[in-house]
Amino acid sequence: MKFIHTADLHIGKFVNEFSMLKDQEYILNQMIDIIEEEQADGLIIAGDIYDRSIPPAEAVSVLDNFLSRLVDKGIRIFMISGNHDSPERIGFAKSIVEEKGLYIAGTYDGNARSITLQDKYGNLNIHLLPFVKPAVVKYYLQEDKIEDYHHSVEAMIKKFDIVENERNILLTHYFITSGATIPEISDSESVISVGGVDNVDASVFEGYDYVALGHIHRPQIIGGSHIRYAGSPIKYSFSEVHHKKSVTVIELKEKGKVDIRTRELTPIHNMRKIKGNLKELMSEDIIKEADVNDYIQATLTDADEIMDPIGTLRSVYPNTMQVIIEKNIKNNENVVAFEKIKNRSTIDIYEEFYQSVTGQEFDEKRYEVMKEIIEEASGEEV
Ligand SMILES: [Mn+2]
Repeated sequence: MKFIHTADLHIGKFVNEFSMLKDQEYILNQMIDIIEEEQADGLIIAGDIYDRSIPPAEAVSVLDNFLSRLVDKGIRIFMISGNHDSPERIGFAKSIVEEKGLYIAGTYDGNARSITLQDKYGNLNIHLLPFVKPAVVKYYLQEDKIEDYHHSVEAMIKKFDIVENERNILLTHYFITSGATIPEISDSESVISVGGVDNVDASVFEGYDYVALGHIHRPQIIGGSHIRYAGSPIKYSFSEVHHKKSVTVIELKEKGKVDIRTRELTPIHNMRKIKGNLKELMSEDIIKEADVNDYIQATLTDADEIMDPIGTLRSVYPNTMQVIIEKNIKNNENVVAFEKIKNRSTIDIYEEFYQSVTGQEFDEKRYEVMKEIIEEASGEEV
């Protein structure tokens, strides 16, 4: 049986005030194409379906359209809520849609949600474990030792009663570590604590043939080649510019035989960083290097103040998201105490200030411009 694994769709997300909805729609269509090409039996979505607990109406209709198209093609869908989702809203009408082959675990009530499929190799059990806080698990399972995420996930997995000679898949959404190894994180996950109370050690996954993870946005394995973060389908921060986004293709044959590979996803607009002075970045050579419609983070190295850098950049790169002004600021040891400067002329002080901020010579031309400004402002000759 073949599955496509994705996670962290974050439908409705804004990145630097740009709506990602069109990009998300585009990538979801690409996913449908891959599912068809691969002739997959099912799609796994391991949490963070939406970006917020109350998603905007447009985001709901994008997901609705995506799921409906798959259901119409007879593709089974397995999904859980992540830390960004509202468990109740994700789980809405779940028992009705199950008849259509859409299996959702939103809320957790102490019962393990498990679906058993069959093919020529026998039973295949799919366990759905949504993101749940330890306090909720403790309440339902009435186990005192549940204080942290690790023990709460361990306790919830115990409820599944893994049948060892059958094939088992788990869907879940946590910060998984493996001993001292931690996953590589980005700026878009809102991981609150690293290396502390939020982590779950991969040792809890014993008995599973594949663990479909969500939460971390870079595709990667942790604690074994069969324990895998699918990663977000598109880049959600500039820390992800070098990520290769993908979906995972998992094929399970007889017990113990699992083939895992990835299919790369290509966004409408890539994310990219450029750096230089404004003139360089607006030059023909740099412009033709890549798609001007990419989402751009521009670092400007100009020494002088620039009027409306973002507007200028957007005249060529319409999707400029961020502009960082990188001044060659020298250290503070040159800052002069007030006593030392009180008897000096304004232009002298400005010269020193200019040099200490930019590290450059205050040349004749600049001197003339500044002289004029000071004279006009003070009404006195410099
Ligand atoms: Mn996420």
